[in-house]
This record gives sequence, C-alpha cells and structure tokens, in this order.
Amino acid sequence: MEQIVQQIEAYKQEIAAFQPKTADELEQYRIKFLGTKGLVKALFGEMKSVPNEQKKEFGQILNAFKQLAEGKYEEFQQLKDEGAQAGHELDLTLPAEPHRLGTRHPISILRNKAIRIFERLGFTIAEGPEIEDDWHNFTALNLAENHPARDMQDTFYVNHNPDWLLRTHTSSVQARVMEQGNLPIRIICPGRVYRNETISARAHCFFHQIEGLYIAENVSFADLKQTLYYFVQEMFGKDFKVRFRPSYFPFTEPSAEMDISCLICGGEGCNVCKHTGWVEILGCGMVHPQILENCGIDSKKYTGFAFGIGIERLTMLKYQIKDLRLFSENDLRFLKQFQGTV
Ligand code: 2NM
Repeated sequence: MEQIVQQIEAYKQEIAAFQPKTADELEQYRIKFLGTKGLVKALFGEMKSVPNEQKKEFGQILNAFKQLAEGKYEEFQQLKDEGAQAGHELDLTLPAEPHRLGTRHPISILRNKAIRIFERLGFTIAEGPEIEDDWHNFTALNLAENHPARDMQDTFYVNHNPDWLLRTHTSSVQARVMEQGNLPIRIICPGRVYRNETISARAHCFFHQIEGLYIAENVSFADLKQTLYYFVQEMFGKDFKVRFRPSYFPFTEPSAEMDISCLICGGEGCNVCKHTGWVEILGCGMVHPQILENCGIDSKKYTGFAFGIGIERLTMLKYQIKDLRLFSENDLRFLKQFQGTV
C-alpha cells in the first residue's frame, strides 16, 4: 500500500502541473486517468489486495485522487467544445434559416374571397353569438314550434336551458340586425354553425356559412339574381353555366337554389355532381314578410332578399376536395398544400 500511495502522490503532481492547450491533449489526459482502462480505475482495482483494516483509509485516498483527476478534466472542458467546433466554425455569409409561416386554412381562404366579393357590392359584415336563443335561431325566422329542424336529433341544445342552442345557421345574426331596425340593411354573416349530423365524407356536426341579407324599399328578385350571378362569376370565373331552380325554405317566398355546371367534369357527369352535370351551391329567396314583421320591420314598405352559402361546398369545388373530414383533422400534409394563397 505504501508504494501505491507514493505512486498516487506522483500522479497528483503530474495532474497539478498539467495545463492542456488543445482538445487533443485533454483527450489524452482523459484516456490516461479517467478512461475505462485508465489509472483511476486501475487503482480502485488494487482495493482487493489491501488488507481489510486499511481499506477505509485507502478508499478515502482513492476517492480524493479521483476527484482531483476529474476536477482537472472539467476545468478544461471548454477546450473540448472548441475542439468539436474545429472545422465547422460559424459561416456568417450563409443565408439565414427561413421563417416558416403558417398557412391559411382553405375554408378561411374561400370565406375571405367571398367576403371581398360582397364587400365590393356594398355589403358589410355582421357577427353574432354561436350560442343562440330559440327566438333568434328559430321563432323569429318562421320556423314553427313543431318544425322538424327543432328536433333534438338535428339541433344541439345546451344542457339545463331548453331555450339555448348552438346556432344552426347564421340567419340568427340577421334576425338580431333586423331587430335593431336600422334600414336599409345590406349585410353578410360569415360564421360557424352546428347541426347534429352523423359525421361522414359529406356531413359534419359543424360547418361554415355565409348568409346575406338585403332589405330596402323595392328590392326585387331581379336584384337577388344579379347579386348572385356577380358572386359566382367573381368566385369561379366565366367558364361554366348557372341555373336557378325553384325550392322551398321556411324563411323565404319565393325560394330558389342556384346550381353551377360541375367544375370537376365540366358538366359531363362525375361523382361530385352525382352524374347530373350540376352542383348546388346556394339557397336563396325573398325574405318572408312574416319574418320582417317578427323583427319589427314594416313589410308593406320594405322587401328584401336573403341567401345562404355553404363555404365547405365552395371549397371542395374549388380545390377538388372529396372528404369534409379533412377540414377538421388538422393534418399538416393537407393544410400545407394551401400555402401562399390568401
Ligand atoms: C338560405 C336560403 C334562403 C336566409 C333567410 C334569412 C333571413 F334572415 F332573412 F330570414 N337569412 N338567410 C336564407 C334564405 C338562407 O340558406 C340556404
């Protein structure tokens, strides 16, 4: 043991005098003292040949030595970092990492496009709550007490208050604006709406709408047609046909739906248009006089038109998206494809 302790003293002096200048020297030091075949390990290996009564003292000497050896190594860590950088120093002439911008959701792209078109015609945006009361969502809009749309099966009601529900259309916002009574009214109401549907490629429990409303003196069905013709042409160009079909909505009389010739197959017939060559893109009509009266507007003096557009439908047509669920899955592989579009 005497001998070993003397040897350790010699190593201590060597360590004290050690002043490495390069990462390489430091590494040599590490291998010699601290490596798996290094001296510290070897000296601990001598423990077994030391008599029991001296084991404690020897252990303390060894531990002190180990700490000294490690301390020196840590003191010069910086050399190691510099060594790691040698050969690849910062090149300040390299171009910076580009900022990765997020992408606009395709639904938002189409909504914004539609908003801009209607703004050019003098429409302003109106917004309202997504949790509505029965009056603004149904009763004011001529949806009678026993109307099927009011069924629990179709509408999400808020627990504990049968008067509250998630709006099923943004017409509820229009009812609120009509009640304020500032005429004429020329608004569009973009927003999210909710219906209790089984989720599939073609239906979801929420979707997005833009509903429009124009109320003034002498507003006619011709005004409605012209407004919507302008809208679809601005939205899709001029390379397709448009048709109006008579339809029914409880809010409007008369009511119509607008179809455009299928953008996917050019009217030849495909899955998207269900082989009819036509796709329905909106519903519309002349606002029912009873609704005007419900909201305190004189239906003898004023007339109006209204329309409802499903934004998902427009987006699917524009980008040939076949499954609604893609819109709400937040899969970046899908969302990134719309990069760069406003
Ligand atoms: C549609 C179709 C037809 C509509 C009616 C109203 C209001 F508030 F004036 F009563 N807003 N929107 C309407 C009319 C909506 O969606 C397919």
